[in-house]
Amino acid sequence: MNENTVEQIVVAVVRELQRHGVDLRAGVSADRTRPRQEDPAEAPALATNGEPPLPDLAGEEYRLWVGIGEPDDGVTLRELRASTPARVASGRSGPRLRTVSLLRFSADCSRARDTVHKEISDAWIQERGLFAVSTCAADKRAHLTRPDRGRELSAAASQTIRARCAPDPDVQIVVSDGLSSDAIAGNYDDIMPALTAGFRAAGLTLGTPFLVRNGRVKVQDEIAALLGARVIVLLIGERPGLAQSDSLSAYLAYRPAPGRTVESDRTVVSNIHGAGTPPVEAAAVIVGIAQDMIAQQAGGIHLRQMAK
Ligand code: B12
Repeated sequence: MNENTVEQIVVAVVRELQRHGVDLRAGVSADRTRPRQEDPAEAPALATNGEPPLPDLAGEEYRLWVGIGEPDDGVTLRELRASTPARVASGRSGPRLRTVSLLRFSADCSRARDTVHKEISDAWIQERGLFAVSTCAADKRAHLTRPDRGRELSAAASQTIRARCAPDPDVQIVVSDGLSSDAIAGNYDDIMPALTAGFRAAGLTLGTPFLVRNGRVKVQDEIAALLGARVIVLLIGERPGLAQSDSLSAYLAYRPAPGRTVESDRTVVSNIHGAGTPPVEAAAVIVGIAQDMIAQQAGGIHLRQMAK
């Protein structure tokens, strides 16, 4: 389901509810009101082509929405609600979900699915001075059904990388949509400058960064071997969930090579996003790990064992 379809469904459902006198902004029907302070105040509006504006069900206000009409302890309930992305304190309507809960669930589900299928635009790539290559998974369908293809560079990609990238860097940074293009679009601008500055301050040479479409983690082995990089940092979109669909991971490996490197040779810094590990903080951790990898000439579990 794409964003337009979701929006159309939301518009239709909200209109129907309003026709029946349901106050959706308050999250309850008009004859079963609850305290105003629990309402999602100032909910942001969606563009609706001249129609009355609708609240954004995926927004912060609805994330913090408390759907229990008359709680004994509203303060504690709101604190609980704000402390977790889990769907707690959403109340019920008889044995059923509240309408807001159901619509929010659909919106989150759609966002998670969309980010897997969405392409990072050429304009976005050019604006950041990157270039794009593809794995042997030529499209999103192949990427999802044939993970093995997402682990191999296409012949054209190998040629382009060889032609356009500086060889033998200390650190090669590569970006890939993986399973979430929003993870890249949402975090790149924060993490990349911090990474670049961190590696430069550490006195390490940086390769030419680029983007791999339809990538899987293991594609980093072929790229590092192709360029003779000592450490490779792959920034890749994580599998999305209902609570988070723009979470980024950095997978690092020391001189990896296809067929030789196994998962335990890699180190991962995961859950990089505004509400998780902040990108700038993650960048500092990544630079530290890369320095350790170069000093110890090892990665993954071997690096951890050396640190003990
Ligand atoms: C899917 C997943 C798995 C799947 C991977 C199967 C597959 N082929 O996709 C399975 C169930 C096998 C798995 C196992 C493990 N996982 Co896992 N996994 C995830 C998850 C939910 C999504 C990863 C993702 O989207 N990757 C991006 C896509 C594009 O990558 P991919 O190429 O399709 O798949 C590769 C990666 O997923 C990678 N991978 C998956 N988990 C791990 C863990 C480590 C330490 C490493 C180096 C690589 C790795 O292996 C896949 C094959 O190359 C993340 C959660 C998250 N927030 O990222 C946890 C996560 C990455 N896993 C984690 C852990 C701890 C593990 C295990 C060590 C658990 C265990 N004790 O056995 C094992 C190690 C597996 C390994 N490859 O060595 C932790 C890592 C924590 C950390 N910072 O070190 C995470 C962050 C979950 C968590 N919050 O605790 N995992």
